[in-house]
Formats: sequence, C-alpha cells, structure tokens
Amino acid sequence: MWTESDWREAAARCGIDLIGVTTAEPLAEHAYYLDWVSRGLAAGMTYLTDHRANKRGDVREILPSAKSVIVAAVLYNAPVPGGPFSRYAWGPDYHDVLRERLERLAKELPAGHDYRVCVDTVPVLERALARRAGLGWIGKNTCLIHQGAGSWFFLGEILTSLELPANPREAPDRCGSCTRCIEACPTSAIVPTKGAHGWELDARLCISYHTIEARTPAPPGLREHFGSLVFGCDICQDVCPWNRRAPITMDFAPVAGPTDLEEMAMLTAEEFRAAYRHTPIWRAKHRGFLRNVAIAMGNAPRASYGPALEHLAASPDPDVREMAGWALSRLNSDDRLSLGRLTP
Ligand code: B12
Ligand code: SF4
Ligand code: SF4
Repeated sequence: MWTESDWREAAARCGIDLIGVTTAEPLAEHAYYLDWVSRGLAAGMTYLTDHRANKRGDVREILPSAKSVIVAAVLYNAPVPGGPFSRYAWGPDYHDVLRERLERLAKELPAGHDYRVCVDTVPVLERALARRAGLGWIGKNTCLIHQGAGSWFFLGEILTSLELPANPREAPDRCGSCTRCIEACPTSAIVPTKGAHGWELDARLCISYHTIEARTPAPPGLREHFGSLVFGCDICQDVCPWNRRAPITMDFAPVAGPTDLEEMAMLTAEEFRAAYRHTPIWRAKHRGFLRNVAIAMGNAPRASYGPALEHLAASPDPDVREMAGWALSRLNSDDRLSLGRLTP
C-alpha cells in the first residue's frame, strides 16, 4: 500500500502540486447543487442543467467500478501583465496540461485498475470532491481555497477502481468574518443564501459567466460594470487574503495575445484562431470574443475606438453589432469624444 510520502513524490514527478484522496461515495453537496440549478442560478449553462445534473453527485455514474477519487490541483499563478484577461486565460489550455499529468500519475498506480481522468468537462462536482479530499475549504467566493496555496489552481481527478485510503479530515473553513470578495464583486454576484456558509454565486450576474460561457449579450445595467474585462474575472480572488502569498509558477506563462482592445476588435476569424486557439480564450469563440471587446470599449469610451467600433458594427453577427452599437452610443454621448471630431 502506498504511503502518504509515496503519493506526494509520485504527484510531484507528474507536475501535480496538491493531491488528496476521497471515496467514490455520493456527495452530500449534490442536493444543494440541484437546488441551485432549480432556482435558475446556472443562467444559460445548459450543460449544468440538462439530464447530467442528476448524475453529478455520484462519480460511479461516470465509472461504475470506482472506489476512490484522487483529486489533484495544479497551480497557475504565473506573472501576468493584468488587463483584459483573467489570470488562468493567458496560458496554454489547462485541460490538455492537466489531462496529460493525470494520465502519467494513473500509469504510476498499481497495474490492472479501471480509471477515468476528469478535467473540468466531465459532469462531476470538482470543488466538492476536492473539499472532501482535504485540499481546502469552499470560500464565500465559492472557490476552493488551500491555506498555503490560495485559490489560483485548477482541479482534476482520477476516478479509480482501486480502494485507496481516503483523507480522514476536511480542512476547516478559514473565511471567518471576512467579506472582501462580496464587497469587491462589481456586479454583486455573490448573494446571500440559506446554507452552510450563507453565500452563493448567481451566475446570471457574474462577469466570468457573461464573458466566457454566455452565448447572448449581457443585459443593460449589468454590462456597464464589466470594466475592461474581455475574458473571465478574478476580482473576488484578487482581494482574497489567502491569495496574498500564493506561490508563483511558470507552467502557465502567458502565451495569449494580442491584448490591445483596438487590435483585438480587428482580428479576422483566422487571426483569432492563430492567437488564442491553444488558450482558454478559444472557448468564447470569435463572435463572443468580439462582443466582449465591444462591451469593454463601451465601458471606457475613447475617441480612438471609433474606427474599430464602426468595424464591429458592420459584423455579420447580430450580438456583436448590437454591442458595438451600444458602445458607439456611449462614445457619441460624450461630447468631447464625438465621432464627428474624429476625422482629421
Ligand atoms: C460552471 C463553472 C463555472 C461557472 C459557475 C461558477 C460557480 N461558482 O458555480 C462560471 C462560468 C461563473 C465559472 C467561473 C469561474 N471558474 Co469555473 N467552473 C465551473 C464548473 C464547470 C462547474 C461548477 C459548478 O458545478 N457550479 C455550480 C455550483 C453550485 O457548484 P460549485 O461551485 O462547484 O460548488 C460546490 C461546492 O463547492 C458546494 N458549494 C458551493 N457554494 C455553496 C454554497 C452553499 C450554501 C452550500 C451548502 C454549498 C456550496 O456545493 C457545490 C455543489 O457541489 C467547474 C468544473 C467542475 N466540473 O466542477 C469549474 C471550476 C469550478 N471553475 C474554476 C475556475 C478556475 C473558475 C474561474 C476562476 C475562472 C475565471 N477566472 O473567470 C471563475 C471563478 C468564479 C467563482 N467565483 O466561482 C475551477 C475552480 C478552481 C478553484 N480553486 O476553486 C474549476 C473547478 C475548473 C477546474 N477544473 O479547475 N465557473
Ligand atoms: S468572478 Fe467577478 S463577477 Fe463573478 S463573483 Fe467573482 S468578482 Fe463577481
Ligand atoms: S475574500 Fe474573505 S470571505 Fe472571500 S473567500 Fe477570501 S477569505 Fe473568504
């Protein structure tokens, strides 16, 4: 049987920063998940609300022979320039990186077991599994937080038919009376609820949802609060005291570009592909990306944005056109920046 140090050494060899084991028993949080979904808080994420919702609480729906779940965390806190993309989005696509590392670890386990590697897209409750495996607690911002590593990490799992010694103790909740994330959220997306720690995320209000997952433009009254964010949002983690000393890694060093709004607005579909295909930003697709760029320009109107916005206003996509029209109206509503004065 593997000892704890065997685990840590194997994980480190495979590029995994934190590791924990839990059983394949159903998760108590599944009832909360179904309730969250039933109240409409998943917004338009149909992959959370469809027939897979009922299966998410039990990993044996994915691997019937599963006895244990190995939960891995890989840090992504690389030095990034700040600006329009959230921290995780600058680097290479984490799905590929984590899957490869977890496959390597699975090969180190005793031979002959059934296993399945999960990274993000498999219908399992990754944060709840990680909490039960002892990797950290669920913060009021709903992120999994590790006392030493903060929350800048991805999660992935190996479901296995091996019966492994499960983590005996869950990490205590160390949010205490802190409410920084709730106060800092520009759209008040962390809302009070009756529940374990009294707060939950309403995806309908979340910038991360609207810039990554939403396939329709954010409603007026909300998009004005997105600032210059084009993909993802880190605000509720940036302010978290547990991220102050979060370790740095170069594994997800920035590869995404360009990052200048005017340049991004002018990208063709081919150029978009070349620039972001291997980063998480690809998920927004070209049309979602341009829609987000138009919103970011509308939130900081500058005369120089005029030509780029006119270009987006002629897009074949109705959502991009609508957001460019909205941004242009904000540009024009400011007398000093009126388009009429743009012509040299
Ligand atoms: C859908 C999704 C989103 C949605 C919804 C997020 C949310 N908070 O629900 C959106 C698009 C908004 C999103 C944003 C982000 N995401 Co996301 N997302 C997911 C995904 C695919 C499913 C999450 C889910 O089921 N949400 C529904 C809620 C109800 O479940 P939950 O957050 O997992 O919480 C569970 C428990 O923590 C607990 N719980 C949580 N809150 C509460 C409250 C009460 C009262 C109770 C009783 C229990 C409870 O019960 C829940 C159900 O099991 C997971 C991958 C996966 N398969 O799990 C990644 C994942 C959660 N995301 C991740 C990341 C990195 C992000 C972003 C940082 C990306 C970014 N920079 O923009 C942000 C963070 C925003 C935030 N504050 O959560 C990481 C999280 C790593 C971590 N340290 O926590 C994951 C695990 C992906 C991965 N494989 O690494 N995400
Ligand atoms: S990701 Fe941004 S918008 Fe969403 S809850 Fe956190 S701070 Fe609010
Ligand atoms: S900012 Fe404060 S309340 Fe929010 S997750 Fe971090 S410690 Fe918890």
